[in-house]
Amino acid sequence: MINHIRGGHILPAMPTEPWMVRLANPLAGINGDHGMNAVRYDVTDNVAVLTVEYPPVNALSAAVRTGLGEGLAHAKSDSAVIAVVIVGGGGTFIAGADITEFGTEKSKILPSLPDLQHSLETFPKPTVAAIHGTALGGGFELALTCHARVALASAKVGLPEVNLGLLPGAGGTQRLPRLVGPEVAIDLITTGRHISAARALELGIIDAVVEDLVMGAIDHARRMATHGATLTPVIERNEKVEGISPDLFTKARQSVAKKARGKIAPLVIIDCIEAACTLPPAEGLAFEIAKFRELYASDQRAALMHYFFAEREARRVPGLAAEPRPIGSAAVIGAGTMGGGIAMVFANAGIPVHLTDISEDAVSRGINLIRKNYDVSVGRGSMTQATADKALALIATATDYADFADADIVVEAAFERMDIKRDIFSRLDAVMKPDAILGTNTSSLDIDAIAAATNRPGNVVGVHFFSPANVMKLQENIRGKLTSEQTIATVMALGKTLGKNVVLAGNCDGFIGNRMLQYYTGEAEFLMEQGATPEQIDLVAEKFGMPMGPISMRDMSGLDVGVLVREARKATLPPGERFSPILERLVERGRHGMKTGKGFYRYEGREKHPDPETTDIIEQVARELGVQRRTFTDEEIEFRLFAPLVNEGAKEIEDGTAIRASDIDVAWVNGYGFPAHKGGPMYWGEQVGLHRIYEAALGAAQRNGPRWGPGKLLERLATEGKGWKDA
Ligand code: 3H9
Repeated sequence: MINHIRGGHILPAMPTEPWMVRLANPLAGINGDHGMNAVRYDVTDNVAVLTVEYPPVNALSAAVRTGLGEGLAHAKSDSAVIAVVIVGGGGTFIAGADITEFGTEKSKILPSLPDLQHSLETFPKPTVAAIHGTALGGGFELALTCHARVALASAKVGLPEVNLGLLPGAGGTQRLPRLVGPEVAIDLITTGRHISAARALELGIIDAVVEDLVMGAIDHARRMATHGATLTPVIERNEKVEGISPDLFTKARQSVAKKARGKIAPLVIIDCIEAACTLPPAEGLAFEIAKFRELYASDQRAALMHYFFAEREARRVPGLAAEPRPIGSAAVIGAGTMGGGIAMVFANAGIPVHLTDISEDAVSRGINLIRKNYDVSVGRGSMTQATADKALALIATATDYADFADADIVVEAAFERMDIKRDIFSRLDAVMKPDAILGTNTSSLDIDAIAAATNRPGNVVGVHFFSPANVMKLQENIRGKLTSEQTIATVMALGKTLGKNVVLAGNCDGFIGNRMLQYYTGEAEFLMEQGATPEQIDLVAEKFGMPMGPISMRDMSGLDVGVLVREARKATLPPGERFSPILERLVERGRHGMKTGKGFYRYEGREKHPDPETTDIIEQVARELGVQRRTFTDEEIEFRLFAPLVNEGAKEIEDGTAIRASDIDVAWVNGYGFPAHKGGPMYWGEQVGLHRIYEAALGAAQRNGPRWGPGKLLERLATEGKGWKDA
């Protein structure tokens, strides 16, 4: 009798029988941190089944490696055992090396992952990896050293190490190309994307898709044993890596470098895959491990690993005990680009959603735009027609709020004006079921003032998506003064369901992200007054890793919009503060940005060109203000652009707008494209030195006005030589 894993769930636990052995945990008592045994050993039909039981993701910790090592030794010496199956307990196969053990003593405990892989590749009996959930990184690399792989149809495999600034260092760059050829391997390993079992089967990465994971794997293993299958390890299969033209790698490097935006790992991965095609296996493996070590020592790896944990930490709200309410249906008010995108986000997550606007015309324009967006995704191959059709079928239109009165959540994405929002919220309050959550997608307005238009301020919350909402990964939730714990718990959990990275922000002008953004774009304008050109500023930001420089970003979002937002802010500016008037001057000349063919730049289609008229306007402003113009180095511009972000972020921690510095990193990486390989602005600030950020803020306050100055928290950390963890 045995536990069967179907669809990711373990069916009833089995009774203990004499042939079942719980493998000793060698670390229990030594490390004292893992009381349970990490690998279970069962035998069914003469096949040893090694079940990894190391929640949450069965990472290859020292305990798991030791358990697998013992299990393999046991299976090898037991003459009654004819084959071995390795499977993950709980919802998944093995998600990779245990990254919480990286750099610790535990990572040195033997057997190492390569030791285990050597045992598997030289194992005298067939070995089969039985995959459900995800087989990632080192977990997938372990599976690649089994003699065969079977998977449930819902399983996924991938080598996502690149997202941690690493490469698959347990043979992934040497074995995967031997199964799929270098071109596919480059695509999979440099992007780190996961592929479905169906695709993996098509590519020859797995050998069979089964319905009953453990029994299917046992059958497969038994057949291999009884038919005397040849047990050729993947590393010895050379057909797909022979006779490859060097051109393939030259072209791959060019194309990957363009997308990498300064990341080093993707290019090193290509070097390793080329080594798989040019060196004998043992040398290729040695090359890979040497490159893995180099990447491991890099700043980018440290930054990306900080970012990995930051994303997960941001979901946790200290002291929040309430249980989230289930969200089974939704409605979106406003069928423009933003509202339509938000409706797609719900539909893509399988949640039925109503989309509404002020007129039938507006709704039908919205739904047409959504259809077009799905067509583009299908055309690009990022979505199948069936998935797009299924999502579209979940989007219903409405012109009357009563049509969706029983929805669990409404997200308002109407025009950014307080009177409009308050009117919508009071009407929603009148019709929506009592426990419905009323969310607003406002990017800067006061959540409390919106909530005050209802009789249920506890259910009102900011749910801020970034445009295009169906693409950008950030969901910035904003708690008002009266927002209930349960409402917060619900929108935080909703983020995960929607596939977003969430942060929780306090209620203030611009919340976490946009509040900081004004200092980044503001400093770019002051730099232009002082002599830096728009092109130089944009190039520096892009070289830093931003998807677009701050000047081009302004042109894209519309200079007239920037002027409007600024008008509202000017009203609250304390004396001694100013904005650069460059934006207003450009708008006065009809330069509204890309949409009018000219803003800071002149446009031919989407292609931008420097424009002497812009230079004249900037120089004129500088003359009027008596600003001395000079040239700037790229380093100066970089520091001047990004240091004010860190300063404002520190103030957000100080006044409670952000729970922790790393939440700000998550917001900026996902909402504004700050390069994850620099860890986020707060991590970057700590690396360059908080004392330097502090001094830069003092200088900015003198140049630009007091609100650019440092807060008490930054002052304390900088003067005491401390970091964000001491905040
Ligand atoms: C590697 O393998 C190197 C080798 O090539 C070479 C070695 C020589 N280790 O994301 P979730 C934790 S590098 C330790 O919220 P989901 C995570 O921190 C590794 N812990 O769940 C979280 O903890 P907490 C290559 C890990 O269902 C909890 O698990 N592999 C690891 O949304 C749940 O995670 C990867 O890069 C790990 N490897 O997604 C895979 N992974 O609850 C990275 C996760 O305390 N992981 N945790 O916050 C993932 O992509 C997702 O976590 C996964 C689950 C898809 C597995």
